Amino acid sequence: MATERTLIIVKPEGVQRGLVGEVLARFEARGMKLVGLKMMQITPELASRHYAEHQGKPFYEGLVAHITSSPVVVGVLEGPGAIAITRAMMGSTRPAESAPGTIRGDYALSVGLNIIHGSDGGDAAQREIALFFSPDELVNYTRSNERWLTEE
Ligand code: DAT
Ligand code: MG
Repeated sequence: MATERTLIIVKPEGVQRGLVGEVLARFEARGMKLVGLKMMQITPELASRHYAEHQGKPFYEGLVAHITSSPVVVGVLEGPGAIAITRAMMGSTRPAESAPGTIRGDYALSVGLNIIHGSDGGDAAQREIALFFSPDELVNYTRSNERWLTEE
C-alpha cells in the first residue's frame, strides 16, 4: 500500500473537551507517523477555502462559524493508506452511523460537533495540507521502530 499523507483537524469541541491527546494517541497507537502538528485559530478566509466544497449547503454558514469559533489542532499523518485508514478511524459523518470504536462513535453525538476532520481523498489531502502547512513545517524523519510497523 502506497505511503500517503492526510490532514486532520481536532475541531473546536475536541480542544474544548480536552480530547486532543486522546485523538492523537489513537493515530500514534495505530502506527501512523505525525509529520506536522500545530495549534491555531482558523480565520473565516481559511475556513471558506477549506470548506469550499460545502458552499451553498444549508449547514455551510454554521460550519464556518463553528470551525472559527475556538482554537483547533491541525496535523498531518503519514502512513500506508493513511487517507482511508484515518477516515475509518474517524467514523461516519452521521452520528447514528458512527460505529463504536471510532473517534466519532466514541466521543460525538451531533453531526456539527463531531470532533475531527480528515481529508476524504488524495486530491483533498494534497489541497488541504497545502492550505494549512508550508513545506518547511512538514518534517521528514525515520522512527526507530518503522520496520515493525510498515512492510516494504
Ligand atoms: P466529513 O467531516 O465526514 O468529511 P462532510 O465533508 O460531508 O463530512 O461535512 C463536513 C462537516 O460539515 C461535517 O464534519 C459536519 C458538517 N456537516 C455535514 N453535514 C451536515 C449536516 N447535514 N448538518 C449539519 N452539519 C453538517
Ligand atoms: Mg469532508
